[in-house]
Amino acid sequence: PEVVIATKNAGKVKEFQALFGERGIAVRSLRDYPDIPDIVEDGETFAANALIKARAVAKAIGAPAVADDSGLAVERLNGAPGVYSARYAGEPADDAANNRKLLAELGQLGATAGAAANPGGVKLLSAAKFVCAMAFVDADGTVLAAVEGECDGAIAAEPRGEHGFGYDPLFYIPQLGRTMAELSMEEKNALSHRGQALRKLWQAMDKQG
Ligand code: ITT
Repeated sequence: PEVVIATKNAGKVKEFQALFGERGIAVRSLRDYPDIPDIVEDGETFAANALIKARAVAKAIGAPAVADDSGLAVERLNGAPGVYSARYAGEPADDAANNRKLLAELGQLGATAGAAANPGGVKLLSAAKFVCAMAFVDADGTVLAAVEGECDGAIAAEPRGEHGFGYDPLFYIPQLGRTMAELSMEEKNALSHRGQALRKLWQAMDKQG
């Protein structure tokens, strides 16, 4: 069995391969369908964008598809970059530039109250959460399941770790005393917004039989 994920993001693809691999399901992505034109993600929410991507790809391939729209919501930035996470620092999408911009925006706000109040002694700039909306749609665009997963954490003042992608080096998880980029993929998938959303998706699908 195999599943098609409506994503070009190599980091997401790797995580999905590990997660679906546990169920013996092979993962294909837009990297396997280079002829599908770019999809305009103009929704105002993660859920709307996940649906846009899943429907566009399901229609193009004539088969069911899963999409993941995700991003970072930073408390002291009133939820930014949110649905604009991928292109926070402009076009083309650039993870390193996005991380620099995030630190610059938070740096302008000055010191955080309670920033020292964490066991690792890491300087934290704001509470934050990762959000992942996932949609699974049929070839005709019918929604088979739509779910969301979240992961709470904080933004560290300095990047740490080499794993993962995107904002992972700045996303600190106080309970673990590590950033997301310091976790193995297995550890990340066990607690990430994406892992949680996918487990909810599986639950919804299993219920439907
Ligand atoms: P697709 O639309 O092709 O899936 P994308 O990278 O543009 O790829 P999104 O529109 O969902 O995907 O943007 C998500 C951005 O949010 C992504 O580029 C990362 O910067 C960030 N992000 C999402 N999940 C993340 C994670 O697990 N770790 C770190 N950053 C993440």
